[in-house]
Amino acid sequence: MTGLFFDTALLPGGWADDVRITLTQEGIASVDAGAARAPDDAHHAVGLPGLASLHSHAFQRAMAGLTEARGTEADSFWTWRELMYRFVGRITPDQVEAVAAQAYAEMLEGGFTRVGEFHYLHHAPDGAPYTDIGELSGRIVAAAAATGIGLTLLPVFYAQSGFGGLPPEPGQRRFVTGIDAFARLLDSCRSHARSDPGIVIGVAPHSLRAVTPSDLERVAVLAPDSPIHLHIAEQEKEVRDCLAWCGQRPVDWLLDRFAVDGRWTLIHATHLSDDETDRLASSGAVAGLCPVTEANLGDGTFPAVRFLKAGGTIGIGTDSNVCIGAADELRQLEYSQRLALRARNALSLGDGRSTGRTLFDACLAGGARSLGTAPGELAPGAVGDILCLRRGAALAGRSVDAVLDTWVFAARESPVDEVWVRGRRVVRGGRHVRAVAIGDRYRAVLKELLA
Ligand code: NGQ
Ligand code: ZN
Repeated sequence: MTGLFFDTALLPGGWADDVRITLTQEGIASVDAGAARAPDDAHHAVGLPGLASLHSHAFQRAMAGLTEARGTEADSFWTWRELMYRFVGRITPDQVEAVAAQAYAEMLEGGFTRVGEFHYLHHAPDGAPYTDIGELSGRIVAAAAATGIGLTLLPVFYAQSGFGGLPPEPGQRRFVTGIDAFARLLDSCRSHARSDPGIVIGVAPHSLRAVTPSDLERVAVLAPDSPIHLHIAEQEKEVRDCLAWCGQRPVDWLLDRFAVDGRWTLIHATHLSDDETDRLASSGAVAGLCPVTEANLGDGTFPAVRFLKAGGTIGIGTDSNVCIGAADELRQLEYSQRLALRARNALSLGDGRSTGRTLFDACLAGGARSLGTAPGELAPGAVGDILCLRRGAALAGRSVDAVLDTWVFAARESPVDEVWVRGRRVVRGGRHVRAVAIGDRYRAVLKELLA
């Protein structure tokens, strides 16, 4: 039994002072506010529940910062994707595992305690399946285990290079499976996941661009009670291509044909008509926003104010992992709205609540729903995903919601001191407990990859 004592902590009912939490391997055993500190308790300034990064392509961490020079006059998402595919063309299973471990260690340091890995690298570089079709999925499971991060594994179904059955491009051959092979892949993921009962397996039809309507139906029924994630409307060209293909915008098309509900997460629902925004909000699906990546790739601005006012559910993801941190995602989300609307505190919705708190609460609940887990609360019976913040200079004099606002908007140095996942300490003094070994392996792999 571990005892953690917080000067202040965010509980399901709000902030409380002098909070004592006891933890076992099973999760949180007790939470008492106004408690006395026991002699063996570790003492922390602030306790928060951990957030989910609901969308990650872990391997892309290795190319972060290497695509920031303009290669052509019209540098874009699509030219970035060409560079990304070149990376995809040569990464080996060992390298995938090492890069994923580094990305997950950084996620934990950045305040994320679970990741939704939208995993589409399945085959060898020449497109041939590995003996175990889930070889690379197994590497993701291993990387998550090595870091202790909670994992929702979303194996991706990928079939075509564009709407209307365009054949896959050579750069996509590591992704493509038929439905039968995908069912085998799903089985393999389930058997890799047997090592850890905390792993959730979902499915991810990559996008309407990459999947035919009939395959989308088949994928949805292969795992009827599991999270289902897809990229939906990230780029304007994607919306134009969808309109040219079927006369409808992507979100309208999907909502008209599928029983989209809280089981669904729509990644990068960036380009929405007002009507799509309202329809998506009332569907109960999670809008999976990746604000840092969406800014980096020049995607556009999600209509977050309208979506939240319409009762929509949001969560955040680190997607390309170009710069990993929960506060960074929340800040970028709010700033995208401020810049677009020329207003301040766009997402606090005028109810007097702080922006940081509003976003934190929304993404805590939305992330859990998206990744198929119980809400990550500091409450007895919860799994025990806990962030311990140090006060330091950044949080000096801050209490209640101002703690969150300051972390999100004003802390150059991360105040995340310790992170506990399912009752285990995985970050200490701001660093992952295995940061040195994971970082050494990552550096060696980068040498190979960039040779
Ligand atoms: C991905 N990333 O699957 O990694 C995609 C690029 C695509 C983003 N969409 C490939 N941000 O969408 O076709
Ligand atoms: Zn993605």
